[in-house]
Amino acid sequence: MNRTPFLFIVLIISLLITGCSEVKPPEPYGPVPSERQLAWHELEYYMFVHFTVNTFTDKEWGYGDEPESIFSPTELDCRQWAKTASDAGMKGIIITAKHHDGFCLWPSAYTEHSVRKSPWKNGQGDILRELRTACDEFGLKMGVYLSPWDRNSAVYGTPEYLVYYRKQLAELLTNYGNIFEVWFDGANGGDGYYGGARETRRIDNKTYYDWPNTHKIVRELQPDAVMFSDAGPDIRWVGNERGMGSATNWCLLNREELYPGGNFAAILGEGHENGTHWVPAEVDVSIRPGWFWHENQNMQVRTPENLLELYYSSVGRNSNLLLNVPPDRRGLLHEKDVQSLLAFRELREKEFANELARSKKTKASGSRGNAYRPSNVNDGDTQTFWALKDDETSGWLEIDLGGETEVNRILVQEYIKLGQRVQEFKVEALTGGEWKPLLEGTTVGYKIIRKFPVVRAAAVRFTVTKAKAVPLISNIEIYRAPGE
Ligand code: FUL
Repeated sequence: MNRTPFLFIVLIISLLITGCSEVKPPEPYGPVPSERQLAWHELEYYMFVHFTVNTFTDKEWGYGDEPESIFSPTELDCRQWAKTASDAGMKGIIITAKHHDGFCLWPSAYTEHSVRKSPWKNGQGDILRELRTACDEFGLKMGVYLSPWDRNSAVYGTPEYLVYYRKQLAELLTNYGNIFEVWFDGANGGDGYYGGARETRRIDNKTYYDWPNTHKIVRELQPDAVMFSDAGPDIRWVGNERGMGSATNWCLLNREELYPGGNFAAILGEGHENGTHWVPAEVDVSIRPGWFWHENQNMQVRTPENLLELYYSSVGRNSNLLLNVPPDRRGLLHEKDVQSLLAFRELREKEFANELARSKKTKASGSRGNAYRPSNVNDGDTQTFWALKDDETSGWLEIDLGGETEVNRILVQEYIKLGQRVQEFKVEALTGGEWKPLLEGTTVGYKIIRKFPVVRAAAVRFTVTKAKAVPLISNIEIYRAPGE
């Protein structure tokens, strides 16, 4: 028997079926993150290390006239820093290679004002090199802070300084392996030593540094690195040093309207809802009152409980947490700080030990089709997501907890690869057969984590009430954290 016509019909039918069920993926909406920004979002929590002559002079801002001889850590051990960061659950370390005082923690070829002239290791040492080795050992990323303001340099304020600054930047980006983040501080200009002039030098923040050409150096030498400043280009300051991310937090910014060192703190928390570029917020905050170590602050180290609150107000608000832990005069992270960091890790793990949504039954107000089904939000894979049809910008999704269960935390993530969309949402619990409101919110973005008082819920409903375009939800987790 000739089976060809039969096989042909089967082929046509299957082509028709797959053709019909093939749903178009949603189009990107607005600015989207670059690969380097996506990688940055996933780091979430990493360490800032402030260390320089200030550690030895008990200051926060060195004037620039500090003799190199005072930089004399007795037991400097980058391995201890990296081990602590890793034990604390952090993903990297950003170090002040040069703070405003101009002293370099690496033996720069372009200045005498560095570790090379210090007694530490008889001038043979290189903290950046040691940190690189330590970060590699513990699988941590490494980043650099290179202060644009330099109170030591005789040429600060002239075009010649820019040449110097860029050469130093190139040294850092060439000699120390992969750098994940370059931190450009916004504090700029004022009084200083300036090679002995001891005067006040003001610069025009908008024009002096010619940032676009400095940025090119970073892109060329470290294409995977993100650049931070008050105004991006890749990552923005959150606008305060108290550890507070904004509850409404757009990863978007009208970047071209801003410049580093400008007076933009008030808008940096929220970003711009319809911003032109993807520039997410980073929360930088210190574990102590100061950025540098001061003996008289040893009793003011943040408690593990306070660090957990910071975690909620940063990572829990669509921001990354850059937590400063300054080494002491020995060149070690102080015992108090280490203790607090490790206890914070334990506390955090207990807080999120009891997840109740994974693989539970889901249903939703609608879906774009099988590839975008509701169960994508609790399948443990953040690369799959629940999506509605293109014209639907609101809708709900329920997770059936399989019997009344105590819950008090919710974590939600958008599939940000295609843009940030959610403008307003609410969460409800099905308790005693009735839907009870738990909380409302505005933006989601990469991640939010919200608390609510313990409730016995048979199901939890997450509703997007308003979105800029069809919402794409990649992950929902529901917890019963200890306590109320
Ligand atoms: C500020 C600096 O002036 C502080 O000293 C510190 O480095 C902080 C992270 O940024 O602008």
